[in-house]
Amino acid sequence: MYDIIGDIHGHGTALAELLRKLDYTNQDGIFQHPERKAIFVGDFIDRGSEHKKALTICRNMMEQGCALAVMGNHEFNAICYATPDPENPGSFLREHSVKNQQPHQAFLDEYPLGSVEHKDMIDWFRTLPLFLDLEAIRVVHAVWHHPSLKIVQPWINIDHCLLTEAYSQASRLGSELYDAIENLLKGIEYKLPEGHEFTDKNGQTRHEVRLKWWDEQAKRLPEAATNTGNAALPEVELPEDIYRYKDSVPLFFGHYWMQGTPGTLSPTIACVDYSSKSENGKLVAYRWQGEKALNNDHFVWVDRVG
Ligand SMILES: [Mn+2]
Repeated sequence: MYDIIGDIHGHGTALAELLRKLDYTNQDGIFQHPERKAIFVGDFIDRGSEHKKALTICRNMMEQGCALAVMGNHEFNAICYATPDPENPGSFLREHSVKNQQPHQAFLDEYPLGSVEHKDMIDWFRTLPLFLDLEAIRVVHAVWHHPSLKIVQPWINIDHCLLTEAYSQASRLGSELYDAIENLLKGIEYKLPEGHEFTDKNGQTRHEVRLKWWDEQAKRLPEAATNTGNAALPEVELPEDIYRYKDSVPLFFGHYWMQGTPGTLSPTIACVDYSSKSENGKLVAYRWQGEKALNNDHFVWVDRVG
């Protein structure tokens, strides 16, 4: 059985606290449980100040078979930030601009760019699968998007890890692979009508909004958009063919900064990311016990401080 754990973002103390709350014990530096395994939904890094603590816990657990994980957009970005662009000598797959460097700085403070520890961690990020299909449950960082899963097939290995040679293609705006990785790791977005924009949590102007692909009732833009703060969005009807997850296999994901008391989104869909800064954030787990219909009582969490 599995405990699916949300976006950690460099908060090592909260992670240790949550694992203890889930009855894992720390034996010789490895958190373990006699009957259960943890699954991390990605976004291990950026924002917090305890990356070493968090990453050491996760890696040790995974190396000892006590945990599984998928890649988050922050790990994907970190790999691209560290990878020279073969087509543009002197540049990187993710540009070293202020906009890209700032949200990544907390990680770089603990793992300085170019250091042995940094290289080692980036190499480890490359071993994280894009998704986990465990038959009874599925796990992905943002969206279990069937068309994108098909597109990434030729670019992943048997463990569902993106091939080293795929990163260049995956970083090219406009490529099919780029869009597929965006969908799986960053979510499905909807382009706002001409003349509309909003300012996101990082102060950046956005022309696209993230969609609540799990909410079948949300048919108009203001109710179907998420993570837009208080932005006023135009009252437009969404196209009928917006992607929805309709499979009966329970799906777990992170990424979306849910707020309030943790709960399911549908009987088969649960988000475990409640790491929003605005209300200080929670580190959340879903304690799966084999059920096909997910249960609000199976959420466990700790309040994250700082
Ligand atoms: Mn994310």
